[in-house]
This record gives sequence, C-alpha cells and structure tokens, in this order.
Amino acid sequence: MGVLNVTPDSFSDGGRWLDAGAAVDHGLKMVEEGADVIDVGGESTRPGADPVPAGEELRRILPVVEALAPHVRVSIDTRKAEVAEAAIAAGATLVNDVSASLAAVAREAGAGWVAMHMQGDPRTMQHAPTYDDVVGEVRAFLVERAESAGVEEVWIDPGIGFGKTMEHNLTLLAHLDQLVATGYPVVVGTSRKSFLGRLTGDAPADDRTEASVATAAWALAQGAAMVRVHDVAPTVASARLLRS
Ligand code: HH2
Repeated sequence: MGVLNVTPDSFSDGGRWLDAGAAVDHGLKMVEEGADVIDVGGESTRPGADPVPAGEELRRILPVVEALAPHVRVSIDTRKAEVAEAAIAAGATLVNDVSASLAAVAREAGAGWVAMHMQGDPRTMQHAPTYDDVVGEVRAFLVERAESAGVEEVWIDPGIGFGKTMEHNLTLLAHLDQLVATGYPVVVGTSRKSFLGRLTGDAPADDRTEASVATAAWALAQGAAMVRVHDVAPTVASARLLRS
C-alpha cells in the first residue's frame, strides 16, 4: 500500500502532493513500482495535528481518487463518514480507518475496511500512552471491532505510533504473530515514523528509508498481509526477496 497524502502538513510528505496533478503522477509512479493499493489521505493524523473540515478534505482527495481509481485499487484514509462515502462514489474500494469507527460506511457500500487501533486522538495521543498489556489490549480491541463490523473484507492494524511509546511500538512489532493468529489479514504502517528516527540517530523523516524497509520486511516475515509505505520500490524489492 503506497502512501499518498494530499495535505500541507503530513509529517513526511506534507505539501509535496497538494497539487492534484502532482499527486496523481506520484500515485501512478508508486503503481509502476509495484504498489497494489494507493492510500489517499486529505487529513494528517500525525501527533498534534489539527482536524481538517470535511469540505477541505474532500476538495483535496476527490480529484486524486477519481484519477487513480481506473488504474489501481484506491483506499481512502479518513476518519469522516462523509469523506469515505464520497471517495467510494469516486472509485475507492477500501476504507482505511484510523478511528476504527467507519464499519457501517464500508458495510453499506460493499467496500473493504481497515480497522486501526489508536489510543486517544491525534491531538493528544502521544502525551501519555498507557497500557497494562499493549499486545493483548490492541488485539482485543481489533477483534471486537472486526467481529461486530458486519463487513466482508476486514483488515486489522495495530496503529504503530498512534498513542504508543517507542516501547509499545517495538512490543507490538515483536508480537505481530498474535495479531496474525486472529485470522484477520494484518496491515502494518511503520514507514518513516518518528520511533525509527529515534532508533537511527535522530534521522529526519526522509532519511528513514532503510529502517522503514527493514521494519516492513520484518512485518511481512511475521505474517502481515500488507504494509503501508512511502518508499514503494525498495519495499517491493524486499518483499519479493522474502517470497523467493
Ligand atoms: N499511519 C498514518 C496514517 N494512516 N493508516 C493505517 N492503516 N496504518 C498506519 O499506520 C497509518 C495510517 C500516519 O502516517 P502518514 O500518513 O505518513 O502521516 P500523516 O498522518 O502525518 O499524514
């Protein structure tokens, strides 16, 4: 799954694809590089991000979804039912839902649904994330959402970096097999995230490619079914190597 943020403020690619034409070109480039899904988002959910009004989110994503949908599976990365519905009408077939609250939209439209775990909301989630048993709690939350969703195609995602300390992220990655064992296909998004910067000598977001590819390969080797990444070409190369 290639990341395509049509936002001014995403932590890594913010501002790069605000122009719809540039966004579509980048999406098609990721398809050429081997992405099976392009994840279009119009609202940053980085720690501390302010919410974006639905009208603005729609203005950003709709032309991009429409242009890409004939070429590749498009997912819509949103927390708003209205945006998910409009994106599906424009050709998206997967709802990438970091709030894990849009099952009804996916169900009614016959779309797939990615349910992601997040503790709190983006504005405050990194203030003091707390768990007794991060793997058990994330797993129980996701299974409950998945079972009650009534959606045929459900994916689950531990939400790396969403209300999680570095230790929580690493614990979840170390125990991905427990999510895989639920039987739901698992999505993992580590790409360029800040914990990787901290683990690699405070590398800025653009210099986290190797760490991102390494963690994507780790996730795939543990049984993840999809990885959400900015750097598609090296991730696809490593995924192909793993399969050979
Ligand atoms: N991470 C981000 C956004 N959406 N969706 C899923 N399913 N899993 C993730 O880990 C995930 C996600 C955050 O990354 P990004 O889109 O690069 O940044 P921003 O939220 O600043 O736009």
